[in-house]
Amino acid sequence: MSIALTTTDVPPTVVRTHCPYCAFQCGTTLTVVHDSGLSPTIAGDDAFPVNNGRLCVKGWTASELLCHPDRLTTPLVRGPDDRLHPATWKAALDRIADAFRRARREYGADAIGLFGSGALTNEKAYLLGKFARVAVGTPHVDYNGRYCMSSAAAAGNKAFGIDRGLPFPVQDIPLAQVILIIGSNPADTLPPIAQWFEQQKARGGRLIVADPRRTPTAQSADLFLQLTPGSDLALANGLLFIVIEEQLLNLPFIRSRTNGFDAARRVALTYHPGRVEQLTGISEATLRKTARWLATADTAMILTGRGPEQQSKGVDTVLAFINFILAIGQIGRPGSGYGCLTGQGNGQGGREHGQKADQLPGYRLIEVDAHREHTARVWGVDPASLPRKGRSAYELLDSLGQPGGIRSLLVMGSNVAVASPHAGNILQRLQALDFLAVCDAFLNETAALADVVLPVTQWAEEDGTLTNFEGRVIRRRQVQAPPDGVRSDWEILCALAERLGYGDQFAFASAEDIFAELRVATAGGIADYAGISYDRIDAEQGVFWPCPTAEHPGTPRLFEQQFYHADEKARFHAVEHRPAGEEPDAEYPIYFTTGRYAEHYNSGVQTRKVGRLRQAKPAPRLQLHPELADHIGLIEPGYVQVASRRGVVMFEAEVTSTIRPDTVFAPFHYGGTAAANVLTQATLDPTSRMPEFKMAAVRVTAIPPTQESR
Ligand SMILES: Nc1nc2c(c(=O)[nH]1)N[C@H]1C(S)=C(S)[C@@H](COP(=O)(O)OP(=O)(O)OC[C@H]3O[C@@H](n4cnc5c(=O)[nH]c(N)nc54)[C@H](O)[C@@H]3O)O[C@H]1N2
Ligand SMILES: Nc1nc2c(c(=O)[nH]1)N[C@H]1C(S)=C(S)[C@@H](COP(=O)(O)OP(=O)(O)OC[C@H]3O[C@@H](n4cnc5c(=O)[nH]c(N)nc54)[C@H](O)[C@@H]3O)O[C@H]1N2
Ligand code: SF4
Ligand SMILES: [Mo]
Repeated sequence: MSIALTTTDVPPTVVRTHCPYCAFQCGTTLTVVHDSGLSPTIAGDDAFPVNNGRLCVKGWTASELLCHPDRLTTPLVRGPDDRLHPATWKAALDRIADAFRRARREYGADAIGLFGSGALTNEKAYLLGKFARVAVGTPHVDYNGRYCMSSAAAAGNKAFGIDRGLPFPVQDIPLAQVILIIGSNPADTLPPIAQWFEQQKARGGRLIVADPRRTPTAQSADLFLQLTPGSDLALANGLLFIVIEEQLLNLPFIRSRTNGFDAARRVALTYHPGRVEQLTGISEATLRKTARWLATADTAMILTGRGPEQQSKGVDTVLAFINFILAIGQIGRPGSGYGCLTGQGNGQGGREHGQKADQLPGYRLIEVDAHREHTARVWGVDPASLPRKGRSAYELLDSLGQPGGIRSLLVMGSNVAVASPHAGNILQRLQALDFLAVCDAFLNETAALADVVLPVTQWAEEDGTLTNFEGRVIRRRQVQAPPDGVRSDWEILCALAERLGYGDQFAFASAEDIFAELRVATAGGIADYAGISYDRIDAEQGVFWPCPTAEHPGTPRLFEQQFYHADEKARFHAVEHRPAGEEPDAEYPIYFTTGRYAEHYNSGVQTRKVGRLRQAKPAPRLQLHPELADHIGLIEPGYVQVASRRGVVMFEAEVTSTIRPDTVFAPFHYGGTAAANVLTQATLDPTSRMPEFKMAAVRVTAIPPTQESR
């Protein structure tokens, strides 16, 4: 029997790449059956040593988005009828360049804003920062990482002189005898990390979790601290009080490797257990047990997530936990240390290469003359032409359409209308713009407001690098060609730069070409990528920065020999507990906090389109304690109305004894009238400018059944 030879007989191609979503950046293998018209099939990559073949439900279903019917494949331009219409690339790009030129002419370059993302590859993030400073000449470029990692990043820089989420590889987790996780729920937000905690437990290790909710992560803990929202800083100072009082300090470590202990000690001594119990709701016995377990173990780790960080005192809160771990000397050895569990796919690299308002590539600072000179030399421009530091993410958005604010905005990789605090205000600000352009693969809630929408390639259609939560630089590899009509973000930036008269500085032919310039731009900086190449990443399963030369092995573990301040020592900081920007009162008596479902990713643009994920979690539900449900007269199953000073949202109720009776919780993955951010408030941390996503005051009322079924 003869079989006709068709193109489908070309053997399937298997490509190793990484998941598009979170900072765990699980290794995946994608199998493409040529000319089948089907999405590639996805599997965990057994050979990638971080996830070892495991994926979460979002990763398993990620390839559904590649051929999704909602995918944008042509530029859209708003017409005189106020609707978006298909347009050519030339018309769409011309429209953006014209709008930018007009804003510059009428208001100056400062009236143009750029908003980037921790979802962008290092190459795109680098190019967006360069585009802002060179082609547009505006200081106002910032990104959604400001909403994500900025408090932990600022604290790391202050305490250690460097900011790398985990200063050690994930393989160190099993080596810790005791781990304290504060306000992170990795069982839902980094599920394959469970294998490392399981190993830790199997070796006899203990886990302590602090969260206002008994999350799936907390359920596997040996000790659970169900603290009052916003009281983490008091908890940390209270732990320091106990180890001082019980003489559990590591004085040789404090003397030889740190500065500033006396001032931190003085402040901590006012946090006696009685006071801390009142602020946190954690009993003295539990506080003492926590402090003793951590201080007397051979190895111990403290890991923070967005719970303590997304507060208007997020930086001081992280500093307080770093004070504690320095004081007990549990840092700089395998199995010990402080780490922040990073969020977005390139949350780490995204904050190192200059899309942040105060930064230049390689974690250089835009306000430091020597750093400006180095970067200007690489870019072939006059250092004096580089703008200074610009507005932070929320402040940038809050200035849209205001006198002296941004008139023309380009958004690349963020759904700011859903993800920003006090979303009602941001919606109004977006509507007050003269011009909005959005680059995205989907028409998200922000893009729907835009004057121009540009369709971009997705993860499996592009090359580039990302830096995972361990500081390991990895490769995103092209699996298949993009659909006709879409372009990469970097190609868009180059095309716009050319129209603005800066084609020479943006003459790149590939992502690898951009990476070559990024290496030079970061050389000698704190986040030094000079020795990293695509070939090395392929050969070595990723390379940890800093990696200054091609011969340098990379740096999996920081702090063994030195911290990164000039004197190589770590710094204590004297930090005080303070109230949140908004605390519950008689009118709004309940704490409102927000976070994530295992099935959805961030503003939900991508995961709400995947059938299995949408069916699992079709809408947000409000978690509330049975006691509160009783108090408001809720009859189950039922709906509740949640009101804050900024807005009202109706949720289906999820009554659960896993949450504190004074606190309610909702996920922020949904837009429109179901957006949790309608309720949140935007008090900013004074240092990191992180908004207070984790603390607002609300009133909860039950909706009578008749009204709900209307
Ligand atoms: N499934 C899923 N995974 C994700 C993401 C996603 O959207 N979905 N997003 C990725 C990104 S960008 C990020 S940043 C990470 C976030 O990862 P996590 O930090 O784990 O996520 P969150 O759910 O935002 O917050 C963690 C916990 O903080 C608690 N919390 C609230 N208020 C407080 C408080 O005052 N103190 C303390 N101690 N805890 C508090 C919440 O109850 C919640 O359980 O996840 C990444 N992974
Ligand atoms: N209430 C509350 N709000 C929060 C948080 C919270 O805990 N509570 N968490 C905050 C945190 S930690 C984060 S990280 C933010 C995240 O929230 P957002 O900034 O909205 O991020 P995403 O929803 O991940 O992605 C937004 C868009 O980027 C697009 N995208 C993905 N990859 C690319 C790419 O390579 N190029 C382009 N052009 N587009 C791309 C997606 O299609 C999607 O439309 O939300 C913040 N908002
Ligand atoms: S844990 Fe993160 S990187 Fe891994 S499959 Fe899930 S979303 Fe993707
Ligand atoms: Mo995030």
